[in-house]
Amino acid sequence: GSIHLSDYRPPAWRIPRVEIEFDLDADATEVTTRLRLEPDPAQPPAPLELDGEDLELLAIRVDGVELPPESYVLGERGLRIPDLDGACTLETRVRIRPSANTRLEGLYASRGALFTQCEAEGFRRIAFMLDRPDVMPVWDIVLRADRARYPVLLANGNPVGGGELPDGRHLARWHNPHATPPYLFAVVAGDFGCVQSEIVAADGRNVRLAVWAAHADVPRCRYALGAVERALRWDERRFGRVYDLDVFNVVAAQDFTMGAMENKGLNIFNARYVLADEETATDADYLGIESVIGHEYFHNWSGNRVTLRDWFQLSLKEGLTVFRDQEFTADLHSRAVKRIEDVRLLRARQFAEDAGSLAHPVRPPSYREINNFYTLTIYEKGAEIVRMLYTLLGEATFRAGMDLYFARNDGRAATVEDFLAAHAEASGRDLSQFARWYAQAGTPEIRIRDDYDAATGTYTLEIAQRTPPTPGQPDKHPLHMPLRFALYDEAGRRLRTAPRGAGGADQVELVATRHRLRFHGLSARPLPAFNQGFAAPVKLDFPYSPAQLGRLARCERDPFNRWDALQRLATGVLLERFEAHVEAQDGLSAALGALLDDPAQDPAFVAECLVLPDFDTLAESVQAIDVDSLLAARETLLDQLAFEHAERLRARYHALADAAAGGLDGAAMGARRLRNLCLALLTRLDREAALAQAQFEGARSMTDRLGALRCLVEADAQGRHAAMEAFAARHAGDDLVTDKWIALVAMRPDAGAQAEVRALLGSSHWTPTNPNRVRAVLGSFARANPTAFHAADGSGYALLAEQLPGLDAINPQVAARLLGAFESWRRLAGPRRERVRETLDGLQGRFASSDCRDLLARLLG
Ligand code: HT7
Ligand code: ZN
Repeated sequence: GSIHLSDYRPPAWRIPRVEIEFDLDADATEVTTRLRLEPDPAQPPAPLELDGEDLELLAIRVDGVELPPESYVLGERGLRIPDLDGACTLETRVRIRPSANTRLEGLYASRGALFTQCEAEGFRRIAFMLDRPDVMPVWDIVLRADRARYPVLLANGNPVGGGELPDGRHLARWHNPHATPPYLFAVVAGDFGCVQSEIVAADGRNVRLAVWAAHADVPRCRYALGAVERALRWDERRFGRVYDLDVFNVVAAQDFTMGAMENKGLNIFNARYVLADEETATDADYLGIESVIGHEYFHNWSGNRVTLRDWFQLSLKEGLTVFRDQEFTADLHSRAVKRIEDVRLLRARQFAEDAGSLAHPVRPPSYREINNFYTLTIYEKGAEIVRMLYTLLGEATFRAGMDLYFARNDGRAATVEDFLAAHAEASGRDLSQFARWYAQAGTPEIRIRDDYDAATGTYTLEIAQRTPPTPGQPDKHPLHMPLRFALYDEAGRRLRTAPRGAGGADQVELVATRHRLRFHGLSARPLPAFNQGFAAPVKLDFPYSPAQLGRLARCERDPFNRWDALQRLATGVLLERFEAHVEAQDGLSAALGALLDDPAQDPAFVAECLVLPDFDTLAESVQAIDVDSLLAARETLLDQLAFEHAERLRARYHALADAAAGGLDGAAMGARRLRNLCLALLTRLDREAALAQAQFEGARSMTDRLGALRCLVEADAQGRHAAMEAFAARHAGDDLVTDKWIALVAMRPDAGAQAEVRALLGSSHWTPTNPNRVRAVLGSFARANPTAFHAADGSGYALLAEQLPGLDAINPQVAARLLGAFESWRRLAGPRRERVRETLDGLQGRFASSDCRDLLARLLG
């Protein structure tokens, strides 16, 4: 059944303290839990109903007295004690089986170590508990385990002692003094090494930072440790948030369902977001590590100190924390490039989600399976909403609102209303209409038309907003959003219009379905620019001519919009939307040529401009998705650009060699990015792929080695097999690098990739219990290889579907995410839509988990 936001009731029982003891063992762990239970006098009395799944109950006592079996009811989903008589301590002892836990929720074994994953509802697989985020005890944790096998024993909070036990076992005690819900509970046990440092927090507290991994991987933890230090300092500086424990531990796990987890004081990470060195990590990997380390660290305030009342509020922590990690990266690196990358992701993936069968509001009104709501909408659109608040209120007022939010809700389980109330109070503004962003699904479309009256010198902008219907929401209301704009004259000079808003652009606030803006005293029709920095997450429709877009790409002050003008131009060319098609194509080519020639331009920015809108973004720009024509249009344009600019691409490629040989600074990374894009275009012209071959052989960084290898694979160059073999041999035994190699195979833009994916599925590389490997093989294929996945005969769909029931039985969350690759199926043109329908129909009744069953029902619904 569904759970509804409107049904929320506070728990009838409070749990101010928990003592939990583990006798750890991979095959059979025993967990003894003592819950201090108090009826909440503010709530109507109710029987105690504790969550618990797959727990073998060994003992149950109330205030030290064994509870007779007739006094409780043990069910599939938990434990019910109808007649508890007021405040007491309930002790349960259960047995769980970590080595049989392939779901990776609760306590599980991975490579000889033990890890927990409790968000969202995993704690109930460890012990009986009111497993909900508004239950926030203080915790005492005791870990006992074999010392040889598990020399390192970590948990939430501060270490408060330990010692030896008989039979080669040992014990560690941890105390977490902060009110913490069970989803943030964590334990790690294993044979790890670490890199560590001491830091003095802004309030004078000494904090020991440590990053743990399998001993062989410890040298690859240095960068992550530096990222923790940068994150801690940045949150002090930018948000005034100070760390609140004596230790901060990060542990790398090779088997992990998502990216990382922000458990209080003990972050557990997918190893791919921790481990990095020159031999194995690309520049993108380094940036990904820094941003995920930052994200989880920032949760310490936005999520942990201030947590969620219920799971409907998920974006309250996730959207806010994504906004915070975006700002972290923007402050440390290039703000423009970061914004471009974030918007690329939003347009390609979140817009698709918001327009597809799985569309949902940032705060959904109901759910059947909460694990299916860790989505781009909750995370990325949620972050965009916070960004709009930031834009509407300005830096100082937004900060005051954040300070008030943290102060007022510290140690509490909060709601979206609490967040908006703090900002409304700090700013004195009415945010009631703004709150609709959390309730209404779909990407708003802003349609703007202009008119210039030469006789009166009046320029008029007519602005209309509309949000398309989404599943369950046929009718939409207007949203409150900032609209930045600027007007330019013929010479590219900024015209003064209304008073300047934030970011140098003018700003109005849209609240109604229609607005009209009038400007007087203009001697000629100006060139308008809108939505600088993509301050509002909308689709903007303005009938720019190719020539206007070319001008905008040169004169707009906002770098994001300069990039966006070229993306619009490219989209128009690819979708043949301009009457003067050839002229548009020439204009795009000339603009890119000029960028390549201009030494004053940041190479990282030029690189972003050279990346054409991808398949997903194009698919989001059309009503019906004609896969073949979208893919063909992209190929043709890329070939043409390569051909026209061969000389300057070659010149730039060679000129950037020295800069690209640098380390991890922004200049070197930008140079490598542009250089590898030049190489990709040049390789289109050369069947021998000599330049790519040479780069592959001489590469001194993983970025350059993998970049060249991708060129060889995509061009189907003669040397591709030998290069792939050499790469595999060089990195044999390194799972994270092998994942990169596998992803290249699965993403090869050729129908033949299907056979290679099938070969991988039959090889020793296929380890379906490892989420990274499943993503490398099937995620890359379904999400990043439209050519092979969307094979017209439906064979790509069948390939994915065949694997899903088996994967669902192993790890339902991983399977459900893969199933999400069908989210846009209803807009597919031609026979493909029917092929997907047959595929999805064939999956009915074949899933055991609520995750996949819920998702399949919504896809077909
Ligand atoms: N808050 C974390 C979410 C997460 C998660 C959720 C469901 C199942 C497994 C999971 N692992 C991590 C990560 C984050 O967004 O920070
Ligand atoms: Zn998060």
